[in-house]
Amino acid sequence: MASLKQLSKFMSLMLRHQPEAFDLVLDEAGFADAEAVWGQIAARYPGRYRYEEMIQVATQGTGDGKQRFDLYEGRIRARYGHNRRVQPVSYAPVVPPDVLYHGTTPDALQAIRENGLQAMGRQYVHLSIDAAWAATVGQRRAAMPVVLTVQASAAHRAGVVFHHPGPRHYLAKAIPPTFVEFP
Ligand code: HQG
Repeated sequence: MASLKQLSKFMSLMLRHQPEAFDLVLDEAGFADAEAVWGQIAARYPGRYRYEEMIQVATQGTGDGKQRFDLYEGRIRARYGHNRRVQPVSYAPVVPPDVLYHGTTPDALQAIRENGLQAMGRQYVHLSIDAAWAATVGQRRAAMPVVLTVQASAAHRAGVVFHHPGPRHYLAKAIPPTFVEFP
């Protein structure tokens, strides 16, 4: 079977980073027409993928536990906007759980103590519902990641807006240092 991971990467390239290079028009919520996305996949990889595989990647991911796309009414979008050139994806505000977790590198701790958690290159700070998943995210950047505890309820009461795009993740624009606990 052709690699769904490669398909997912190509879909991210089109929907997150270079829609105009593939003649895709994203609407204000970041969605592109699924048929147009499929046309680009079929042109780039003739005969390699089936339409159902694109739908599978869009709705279930590639089996690594991450959902990178939304499919709605025949339209597809990349979930987390990584590139500021792409229109921001908007999510409804939600009430977060008491605590959330964020895995980071030891190198970033000093800056986080001073400035809190910042979105850096992304649209949002990514927060996890459990420490184990936060550690997995942190391992992308450090062999020994540090898992920070975020006092999410307290931050929410203080006016920080949270979003909940997927079962394991919450998002916020930034978390001020007073709501971050260091181990
Ligand atoms: C750190 C993947 C200095 C932050 C994963 C992190 C995740 C600061 C890095 C998703 C800071 C940004 C997100 C501050 C935060 N000063 N450094 N004030 N505040 N940082 O990759 O959270 O594969 O942009 O701790 O599964 O690691 O892309 O964010 O180390 O869900 O779909 O700056 O990315 O999903 O790194 O990962 P990232 P992240 P995808």
